Amino acid sequence: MSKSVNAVDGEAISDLNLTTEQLVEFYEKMYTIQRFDTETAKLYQQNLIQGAVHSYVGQEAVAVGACSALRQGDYISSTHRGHGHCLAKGLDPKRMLAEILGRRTGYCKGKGGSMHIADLDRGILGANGIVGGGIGVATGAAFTARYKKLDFVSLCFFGDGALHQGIFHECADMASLWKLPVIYLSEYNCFAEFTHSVKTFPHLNLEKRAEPYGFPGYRIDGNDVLLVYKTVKQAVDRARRGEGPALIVATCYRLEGHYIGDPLTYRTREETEEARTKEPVSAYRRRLLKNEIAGEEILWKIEAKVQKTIQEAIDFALSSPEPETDELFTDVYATPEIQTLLLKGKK
Ligand SMILES: Cc1ncc(C[n+]2csc(CCOP(=O)(O)OP(=O)(O)O)c2C)c(N)n1
Repeated sequence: MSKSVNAVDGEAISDLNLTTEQLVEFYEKMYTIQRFDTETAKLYQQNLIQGAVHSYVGQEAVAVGACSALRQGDYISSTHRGHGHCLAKGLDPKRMLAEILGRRTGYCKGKGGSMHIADLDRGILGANGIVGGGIGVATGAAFTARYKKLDFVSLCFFGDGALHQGIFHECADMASLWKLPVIYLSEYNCFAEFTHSVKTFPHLNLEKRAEPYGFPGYRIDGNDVLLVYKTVKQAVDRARRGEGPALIVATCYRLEGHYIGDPLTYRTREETEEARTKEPVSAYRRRLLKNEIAGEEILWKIEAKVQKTIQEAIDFALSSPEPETDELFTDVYATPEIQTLLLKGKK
């Protein structure tokens, strides 16, 4: 039942039933994610961001291909490396960056930060600092859809490291049994923290992990936004028909460190430079030009527009206020006992 799917070639683009506008919009979204995380890294290096930040640069095709195959009312759950997922699902870069900078205008009023951005109105059930945590959240949402007979699917992004977590197997078992409308999308970005993923799996046919649970598994080139779109769309359509879950393993390469500031002592410059030649944003740009879907002028205009959007987001976030101290305990789950302890510490 599991298989590896080949890249969509130039000719097959027409089979995808996407308009020129949609194809160009994929580029705009991928470029936005790349610029957003590149600028976020600079803000982090200026000590303007608390906590860790994990760059999504190199994985843009996965988020954009996958979220483009969803409807607005569908749900996603995300990871510690979640900026790209949230932007691809339609979040506003201004409020995203405000959240990352801990400002009151952010999606969680500045209390979630980079790893906990959520917006239920946009179907974002939350980024998640717990590796594999989103797998349970998305499976639970899919259970709601089935139980309440609601017409949405949920898609769960997670890393290849999270495939080692027991929660994947527990949820896969349950999702298959109840034919839940959930898509498990694992981003094989070649690393889990500071370890090459190849060193952690007994074999790399990871799509076969779907087999014992009796649902389809696919391994695809995650640098190819159209292939991601096509594969996720098939899985989503199937899930919406009530035929249950699917596992998709999208291979890509994490071009930046595990976190911003990672000294990268565990990989060679040559390896990264080799991966950079397959970098998905410029690869898709070349493909749009080659297939005459967009010309240079259109792409330059898009790039200028995106750069303006990101600069506006930076200005908005930097000029936004931090939360007031009397908001410390609103919208959080701390018990009264913990609140009292924290208040004592404050004095
Ligand atoms: C349950 C749990 N265990 C360990 C960690 C520490 N940790 C943070 S990121 C990470 C690696 C995750 O690798 P992967 O799932 O491949 O995601 P990637 O960072 O490559 O996107 C680990 C082990 C954690 N946050 N949560």
